[in-house]
Amino acid sequence: MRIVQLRKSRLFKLVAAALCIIPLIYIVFLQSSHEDIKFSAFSSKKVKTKPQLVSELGNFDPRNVADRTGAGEGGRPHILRDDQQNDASQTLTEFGMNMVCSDEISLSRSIPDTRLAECKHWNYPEDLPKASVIIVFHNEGWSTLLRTVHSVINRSPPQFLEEVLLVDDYSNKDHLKGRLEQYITRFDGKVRLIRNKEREGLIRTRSYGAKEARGEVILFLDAHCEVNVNWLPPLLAPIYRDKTIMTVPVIDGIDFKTFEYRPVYQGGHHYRGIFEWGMLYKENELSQKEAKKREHNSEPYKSPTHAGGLFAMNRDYFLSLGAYDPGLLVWGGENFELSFKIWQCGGSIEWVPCSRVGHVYRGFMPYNFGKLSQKKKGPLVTINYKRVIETWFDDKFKEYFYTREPLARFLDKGDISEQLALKERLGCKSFEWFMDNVAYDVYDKFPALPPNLHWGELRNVASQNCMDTLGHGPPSLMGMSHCHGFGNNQLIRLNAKGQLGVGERCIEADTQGIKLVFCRLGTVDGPWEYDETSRTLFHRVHKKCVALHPQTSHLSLMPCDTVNTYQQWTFKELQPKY
Ligand code: UD2
Ligand code: MN
Repeated sequence: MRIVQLRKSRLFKLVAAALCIIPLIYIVFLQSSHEDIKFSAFSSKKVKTKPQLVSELGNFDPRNVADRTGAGEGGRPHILRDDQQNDASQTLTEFGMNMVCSDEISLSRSIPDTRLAECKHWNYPEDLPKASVIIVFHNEGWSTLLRTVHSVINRSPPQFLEEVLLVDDYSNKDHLKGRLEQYITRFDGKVRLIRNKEREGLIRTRSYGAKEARGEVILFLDAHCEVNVNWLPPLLAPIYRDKTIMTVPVIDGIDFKTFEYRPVYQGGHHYRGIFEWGMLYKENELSQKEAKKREHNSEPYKSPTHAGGLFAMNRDYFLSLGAYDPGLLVWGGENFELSFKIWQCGGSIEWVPCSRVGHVYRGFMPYNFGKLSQKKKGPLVTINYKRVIETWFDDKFKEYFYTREPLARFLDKGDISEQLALKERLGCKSFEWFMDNVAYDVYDKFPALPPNLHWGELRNVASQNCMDTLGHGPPSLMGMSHCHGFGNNQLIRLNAKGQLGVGERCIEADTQGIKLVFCRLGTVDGPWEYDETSRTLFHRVHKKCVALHPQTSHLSLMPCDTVNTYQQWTFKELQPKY
């Protein structure tokens, strides 16, 4: 009897235990499978402390910062002597920045704390994940690269810095060879250097860096940055809360000639990363609606995209998204690819006002795209954009891109089947969802584009020359030159609402003549009408026609004279020979 009873109660306990465990197993299974697929926010297993605003100095804010004097200290501009100018301009051509100036500034110089005052008073969790700071570089200057490294070492709590991982994208400058290996030994293994065996471009090099990194979080920086006071904990805290958040510091400017460090954004204003329909990166002021979602003005806020260079992510999450599309080459568009992928597939992007990082914006790009560009026919960056939009846009939005960039239709985007399969596998949402819920403010500045009625070169019947921006920026007078197929300076579009565009700019008229101007933000309308019979280009407001002056080649509005061939124009679509 007793044995039976015992057995019964044991059985009961077993059944009861099983009943408890099965749902538990199920929940754990659900969670882990979810984690594998989507890294959903509920993957966190323990309750985690949130950052807290306190009245005293925040827990990771530096207690006493020593005053320093010397060239460029305090982020002040460093002005060279006259006899150094020759060398300086030589380095400007070679590196896109004044290396003579940079070389005279300490690698550990001080810079102004550009954060909002409130940022000094945040306490962050003590058990944040560790980061690998990944710096990819190709033929960068010595002191700018190492100032980036020193600033990271100097201004990061060591317990959160797994390593600084330098990834050399096949540089061929002497100073980046053995001397660099030798130099980093002083960091006792905290700084690691790996090298590509051939030129891969920054996009693939970053994916390689992410694979090689040892930290739980990967954090990318360009090779000419200076991180600011207590920059790291605020970037890690949101990722600690939710592994599917990408965090982005606010970028300050470092002058490429004087190395002056200064904020790009004016006092307390917040911006979000957006884009125009030709896929140029843009920014928009944070709306009240978004700003109010936070309790404090220095807290992170959501952003549709980011400039590309500086950001942090959970490493496994980055890799689970397939890293960057390996079909993207060298430079450009990867910021959109990753942003769209994150948002559409269940993650999010936050800009973090309390994390500031200075970046040297160069005057121009000092390197070429090497052999990689020869593999492709046509402009490489536009091919990248095409890959990205063909993968992530819905048809309606693809049309906006091709309207703004008509030649992109003729480019070979390569094979995107892997990207489409990933999108399918991750169950990603549509671009329409992204536009409605995340990037809705893009329309404020860049409304949906009406189709082009005409596009191509705009040739004058009398002179047989073409209208041309002559490479000038806005505002400037439009000129005329020999028709040369398709340089972008001659590719003119007239849309169904009367706007004449060249690239991201517009063509308008005033008393001085026909001008290249900044398009009025938030509108796609214009005053122009093209009449295919008379071949005149008519201005609806001034009620005049575009005329070419026979002698001076000056362009202006004149009373319409439909038989005058100097007022006759033809649009000619040309198929580029890629
Ligand atoms: C911006 C981004 C940059 C990248 C790029 C678009 C910021 C501040 N910068 O251009 O990070 O997203 O847009 O792709 O947001 N590099 C290589 N291999 C190459 C070319 C460059 O390793 O073939 C390195 C280069 O040394 C630098 C980094 O990649 O460390 C970014 O290049 P950049 O500084 O010329 O790009 P930038 O700032 O004009
Ligand atoms: Mn850069």
